Amino acid sequence: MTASLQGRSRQALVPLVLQLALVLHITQTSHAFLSRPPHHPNHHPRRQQQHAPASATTTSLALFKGVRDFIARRRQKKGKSPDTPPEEENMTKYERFRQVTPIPPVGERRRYPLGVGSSSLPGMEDLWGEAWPTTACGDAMERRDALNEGTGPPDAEALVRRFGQVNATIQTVFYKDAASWCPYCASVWTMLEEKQMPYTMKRINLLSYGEKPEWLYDISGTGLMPVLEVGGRMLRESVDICKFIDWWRGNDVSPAGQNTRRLWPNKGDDLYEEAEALLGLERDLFRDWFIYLFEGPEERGHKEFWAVLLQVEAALAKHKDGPWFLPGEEPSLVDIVFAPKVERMVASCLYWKGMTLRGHAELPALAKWLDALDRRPSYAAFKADFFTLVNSLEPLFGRAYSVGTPEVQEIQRKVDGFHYTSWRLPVSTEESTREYLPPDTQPSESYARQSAAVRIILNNKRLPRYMARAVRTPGPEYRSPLADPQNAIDEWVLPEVEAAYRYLVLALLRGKEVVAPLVAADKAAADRAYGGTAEEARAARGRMVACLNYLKFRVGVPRDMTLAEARQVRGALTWLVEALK
Ligand SMILES: N[C@@H](CCC(=O)N[C@@H](CS)C(=O)NCC(=O)O)C(=O)O
Repeated sequence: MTASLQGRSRQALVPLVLQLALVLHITQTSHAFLSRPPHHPNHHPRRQQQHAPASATTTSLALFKGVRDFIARRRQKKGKSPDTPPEEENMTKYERFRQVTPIPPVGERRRYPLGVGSSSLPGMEDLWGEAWPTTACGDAMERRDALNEGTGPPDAEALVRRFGQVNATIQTVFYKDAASWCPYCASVWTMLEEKQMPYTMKRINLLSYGEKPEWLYDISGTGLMPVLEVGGRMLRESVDICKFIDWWRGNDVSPAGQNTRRLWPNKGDDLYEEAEALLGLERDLFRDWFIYLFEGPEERGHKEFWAVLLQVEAALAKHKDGPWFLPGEEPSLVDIVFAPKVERMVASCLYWKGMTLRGHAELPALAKWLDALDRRPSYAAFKADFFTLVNSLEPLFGRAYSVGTPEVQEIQRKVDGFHYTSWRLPVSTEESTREYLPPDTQPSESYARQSAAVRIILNNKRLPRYMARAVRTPGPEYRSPLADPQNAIDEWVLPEVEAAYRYLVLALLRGKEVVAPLVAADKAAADRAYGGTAEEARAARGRMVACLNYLKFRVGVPRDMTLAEARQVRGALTWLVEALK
């Protein structure tokens, strides 16, 4: 009796607490909103002070979190997953990624007016005007110039890299996978950057992600990537390509051939045998990881994988003068070949086996090596995040075996953004430390949010159409559950998607705390003006939500943006989805 009374009074408390939190938000944020400086679309001071992000009070944030945790605990008590919506409870994660929401037949369509005539939802031009004076936008413009010129630091979006050869014809073409999933391509990429070998890049789908052009089979023989074309000659096999790049650039006597540091010893050199043995160790490690992850249930292969890991640890600890596999202050070809494989091991062992490799007490040299890599721009710029990595591995290598414990299932929901605490703003300490990046190499949250906004604005011609794939006829399925390039879209849905897209940009530019009351007011106004039933209005918002979720699960790092930016976009999308539901 007492328990049920307590339950009831707690239930009554929930709306009260929510209202209180909302009032606190509004008083806080309306002040911040009104005090924003006016923007000057025609004026672009490159290094102007960023707008101070309007932050919610700690109190209201804590209240929201308290309510969220309370609801989650209640669901858990009832034997339900605390973070899976009831309609998705029986779905696999891949089915959840692949959901396609239908739209009404032509005769029964009624336009839902969210954002239409709203003074709070700026048009694209105004959003651009608002982004323009920010430091992040100034930097993005400089970056865009550098991308066009083939200059600047390593950048995952660069299609041409000149390294000082300004007017020369570039002889080298790097054919790599478009989604930046392939670890072999990643090694070649880093090698080209380390050796500053000018190149142009052609990005091609992996079979798991879409169709591949026939000509790729002509140049690669097997259809595998990477392929490097140098002066018309095709080179295959990542390690051979890396060795070639090192040799080619090492012997470059042209004025632009400044980078002659050798990353691979010559045959007969002191370190040659050791370097060759280390490449053998990399193959052993990869094989045993593969068996552990993809060939046997649960613990099969664990012992063997762990034994090779300890050999890797010993190899790294051997040369005391630096963190690398070979002596010296800079990485060698060995590090470059190991790095993307170990990156995938760190993510996948945590995700499927609950095993922490980075930071493990018995693997200190490995941790030091990973820290050193994270500070190397030729690696850091192409590094992926856990979500991208784990969701690219199964399409490439087949089904992975999970130990399946509740703890591991929880980690999986967290990495995939399904957990009720994941992909929220501000980024939680758990999230920012799970995927560790040296804090001094990372931008502030508000900067990352604004630079993400700029990326999304610059992509405004394509992105709404891309998001609209979530609400129409599904096309053929590829092995990657995230790939459906041939979903047919229906133009009718575009105004709804564009409105959702603009709310996202707004939330990134101003912060969700500022935008929350605007969205709530617009939503209420749209419901009043709609004219259809409440059920139809919900369905219409459901279409917007589907398109936002579609985007949320398809932000790839480094293909689309940096991890710092992706965290902001995913967090803003989680919030917006909840606000629109
Ligand atoms: N041994 C090759 C392996 C290359 C490889 O397996 N590449 C895979 C991607 S990780 C590929 O191109 N697969 C073709 C496809 O999936 O379409 C190398 O080192 O370059």
